[in-house]
Amino acid sequence: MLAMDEFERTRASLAQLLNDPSITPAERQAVEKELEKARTVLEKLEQGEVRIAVVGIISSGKSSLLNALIGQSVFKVHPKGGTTKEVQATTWETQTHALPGLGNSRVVLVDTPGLGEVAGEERAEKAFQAAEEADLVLFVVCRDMTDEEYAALLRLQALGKPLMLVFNMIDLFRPQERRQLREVFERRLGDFLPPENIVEVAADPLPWEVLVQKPDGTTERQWRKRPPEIEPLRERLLDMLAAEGKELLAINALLQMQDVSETLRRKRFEYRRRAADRVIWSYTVANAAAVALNPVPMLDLAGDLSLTVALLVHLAVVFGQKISRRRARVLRGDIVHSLGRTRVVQTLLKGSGVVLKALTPGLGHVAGGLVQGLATGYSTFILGWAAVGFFENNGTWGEEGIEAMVQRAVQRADETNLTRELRRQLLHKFSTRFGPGVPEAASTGG
Ligand SMILES: Nc1nc2c(ncn2[C@@H]2O[C@H](COP(=O)(O)OP(=O)(O)OP(=O)(O)O)[C@@H](O)[C@H]2O)c(=O)[nH]1
Ligand SMILES: [Mg+2]
Repeated sequence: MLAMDEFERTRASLAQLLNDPSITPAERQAVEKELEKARTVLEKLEQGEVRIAVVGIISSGKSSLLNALIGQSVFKVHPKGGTTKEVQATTWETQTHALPGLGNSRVVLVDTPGLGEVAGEERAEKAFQAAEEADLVLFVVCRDMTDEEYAALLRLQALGKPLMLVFNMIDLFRPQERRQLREVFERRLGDFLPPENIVEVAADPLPWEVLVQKPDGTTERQWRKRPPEIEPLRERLLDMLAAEGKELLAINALLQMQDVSETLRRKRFEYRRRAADRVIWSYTVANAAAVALNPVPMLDLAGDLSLTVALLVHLAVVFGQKISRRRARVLRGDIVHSLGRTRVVQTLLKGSGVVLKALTPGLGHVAGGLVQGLATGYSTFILGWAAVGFFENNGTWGEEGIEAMVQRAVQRADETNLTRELRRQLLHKFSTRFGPGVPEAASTGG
């Protein structure tokens, strides 16, 4: 079981998640839904709202059970199955439910549509959804479980939150049958339900037939309504709330937070990748075009120094990190050096040179610039994506190391057909500059 201060710790992590300064305003918009959910979870935690949901097969007496707990007919009850069609909630009002240390706490009882209705999958999902939001789940059965009920119970158990089995309608069983059934439940569920979490009740027992003596001495048979037998459940619930109320809240908040932060992490990852993609592509084209149009002896494969350093600084911003120009320059050097060792650019230079010269007869000078531009663009692209790996690893090369990151960037270039797209863009820029002299054919071919 969780320590008492788990509640405080959960609250602190939720607050931290919501105020994470590394989430940029633009990212905040992209993950607004997740943040909203985290806010709701935090609010619920701070208000000390405990939600108890009943789930079970249709007509097992879920609505009756809640009415019996409340002592009033709040939820609609009917012998015919499928009575509860929507998730409904009501506050369980009694002083005794206040959680120790949480003055304003309240307990909310949640009724759900029954499982196992013909064509009722959608309603069943609503019930599971309500269980996901609840802090404690009561699974209601009224006889031995069918396979379907057992499967549903396992699914609820997998949620990882406290669970109780409520054996309802015990008035319909003889004492011995009742004992046998209880043994069956304990045997089947013993692995994940402690015996005290299996309770027996009669939420809405059948009336008694009694013999009434009339004033004239004769007797008459009459039906008498019987009060519900709900004490075992009420007691267990109040015990749990008193002893573990705050823990119940913390467990559920933690579970929900896990979901939220996981989605948040994934969405943020995707968002940053998309942003990085745009940034890298624009620098790739700019750098390639500058070199292609003005081929000069270069410092190295990656072309313009200040442009590529700017790319790295720009990428650091995308990943919510800060990097000095000096550091960016070192990083650039490391990546270009590593890329040089792979010799892919040299191969690319050779191959493209031949292809371009063949396709653009008489335009050798242009082709030379193109080839150099192509290689520069290619290197810029690798530089950018290798740096993405670096920033995603919080500014380290991680366990895989720089070579692996560069290799992955090379792979990305191949997979996205980078050289073909780049050549198309460069030829387009050339044709606008030199007129229609460069044949379209040059833009095709690998
Ligand atoms: N004999 C007996 N009947 C009960 C008991 N509890 C509920 N019932 C009856 O079972 C029938 C169904 O009860 P509901 O409370 O509507 O059952 P539910 O699980 O909410 O049903 P759905 O909302 O349709 O899924 C009603 O006729 C109730 O009177 C009980 O403890 N003993
Ligand atoms: Mg109902």
